[in-house]
Amino acid sequence: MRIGITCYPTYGGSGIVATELGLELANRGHQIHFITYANPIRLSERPDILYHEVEVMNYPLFQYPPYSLALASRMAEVAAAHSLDLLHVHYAIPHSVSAMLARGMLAGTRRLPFVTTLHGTDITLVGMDRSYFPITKYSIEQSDGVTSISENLRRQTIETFGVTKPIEVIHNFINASLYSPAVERKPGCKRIVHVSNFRPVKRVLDCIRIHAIARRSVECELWMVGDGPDRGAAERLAHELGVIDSVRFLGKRNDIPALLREAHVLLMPSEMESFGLAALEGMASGVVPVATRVGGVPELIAEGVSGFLCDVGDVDGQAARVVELLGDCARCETMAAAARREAVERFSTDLIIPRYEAMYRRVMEAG
Ligand code: GMT
Repeated sequence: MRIGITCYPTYGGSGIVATELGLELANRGHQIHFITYANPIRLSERPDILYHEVEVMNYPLFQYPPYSLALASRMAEVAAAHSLDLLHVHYAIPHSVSAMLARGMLAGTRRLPFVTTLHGTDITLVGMDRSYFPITKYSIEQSDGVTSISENLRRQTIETFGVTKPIEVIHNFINASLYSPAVERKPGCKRIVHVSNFRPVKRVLDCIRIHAIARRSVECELWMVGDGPDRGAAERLAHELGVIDSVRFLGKRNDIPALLREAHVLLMPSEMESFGLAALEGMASGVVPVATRVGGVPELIAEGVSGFLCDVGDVDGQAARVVELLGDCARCETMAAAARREAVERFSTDLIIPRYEAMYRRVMEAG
């Protein structure tokens, strides 16, 4: 199949999922075209994957440059030039609206169905805002196929938008060869890791508080991986709580699989998480997640078996779980093995990618 993929290429989990999906589809022989404003993160140099940049012309009249229109034009152009079979857009706003326009623009000459994948705040936050609600609902209904990354997000979409369009749940996935546990863990310091884009929804300050409490009982260090709006506040808090010497702010990194292999516990204290890709990456790497019981996270983590689930903001509870794991090597190893097993048996690429392929075939045949 010839597939055009659009996502937010440089920021967040939806872009990572879209990029990994493109790579996996290319491995399976499909022709992949990324249509985005920048070359997607994690897209290695692959001559078989084409990247089409969306350029947005600015003009003094435009207080807001109309990116959605430039994207729609580029989608139609690329689809015609490369005979695309379909478009797959990640994160509804504004990508599904642009895809809808591109489909309309080509209607006289060729069929161009599109699939929309809902990822999270496109539904739970941004799409709910009055300014975007009607167009988000409309573009979901107009999509030829709709997928959501968790059952929880599917339910929320139906409840919030009242859409009747069928939504298929296709969970986030993991390349289990890339994300794999350390063959043998180095003895020594116990390590906690957090990976995110440091937005308020991730509650990165909780990570610092949890670490500070845990350190009263067990020797450990915390690696904070990523960057974003709350990094400065997190660094200040680490100073204030007197733990800065045991916290390393590593910034944005491309070697996440290698970093995860060095860790024992992964913190994901998010306010909201429609799935929690970071926790899945940790689990596949044999790192036990201590996370919050929100959104789609319980679809991923089995409480007390492959990780722990706590209430949002309960830093004492999360610190107690961290101490439980770091203070009992055997327990930690047993749960790490269970986490890896769950990740491989339920979320590996071999299981998930064919479900996207089946969805593509369905929307292509529906015409
Ligand atoms: O919804 C968002 O905040 C954006 C999105 C992103 O690009 O970071 O994150 C969501 O998509 C990920 C990949 O599907 C999920 O694993 C995350 O749980 C989800 N984030 C939230 O729901 C906050």
